[in-house]
Amino acid sequence: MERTVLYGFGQSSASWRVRWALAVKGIAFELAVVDLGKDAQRSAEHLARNPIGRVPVLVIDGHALAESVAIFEYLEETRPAPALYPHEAFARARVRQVVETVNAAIQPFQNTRAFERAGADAATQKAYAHHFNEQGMVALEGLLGEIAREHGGRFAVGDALTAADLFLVPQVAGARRFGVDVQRFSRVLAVEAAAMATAQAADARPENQADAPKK
Ligand SMILES: N[C@@H](CCC(=O)N[C@@H](CS)C(=O)NCC(=O)O)C(=O)O
Repeated sequence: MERTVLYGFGQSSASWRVRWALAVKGIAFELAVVDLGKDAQRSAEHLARNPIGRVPVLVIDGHALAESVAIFEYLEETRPAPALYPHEAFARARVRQVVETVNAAIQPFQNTRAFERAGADAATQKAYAHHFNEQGMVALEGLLGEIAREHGGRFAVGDALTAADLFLVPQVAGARRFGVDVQRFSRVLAVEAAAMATAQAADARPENQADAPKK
């Protein structure tokens, strides 16, 4: 059988999403660290895997696939159980709405490339990321409330863990990292707690990765 290798970085929120999805689906994988602290994502070797120079990249079934949304959907289509997307069309669309709010409207503004354009000093960069995280958490709090009224349940969408939870939780950690006071987002926190209480959640956390900064 072909090896499954996750090229990622412990502190990367997009890598966290994929580590967690692989664990939920019970897919064994090897981890190859691409050290963002050393700019390894811009090496020729990594650019050959992903031309945009970012992590994660998953080597699976003989292919190198980047972009966590594409990875999640490929995993779901090729290894459907346990499912990370609901069957019902509108619930599935809601999962994708949460996923894209994180993936397209929040996370892009906290990566190294965005910081380079935002300004040279660390305080400017943090304020920039804070802005998008705060605005994003306000939006997610409203969206999760609306979804709870439609679907009930303790997770982001209904009563089963979905891709929405796996995208949400790393972003809440990102919001905290950039100084957002998340205490006022009660629905976000309740969903985070429910998702973190599930079986594979702890192992996927950045703190539990081999490349985590030593305390
Ligand atoms: N939309 C991409 C986001 C990938 C991304 O931004 N990865 C970050 C780490 S979380 C990265 O590699 N940053 C390096 C850089 O900006 O140079 C995905 O979901 O995979």
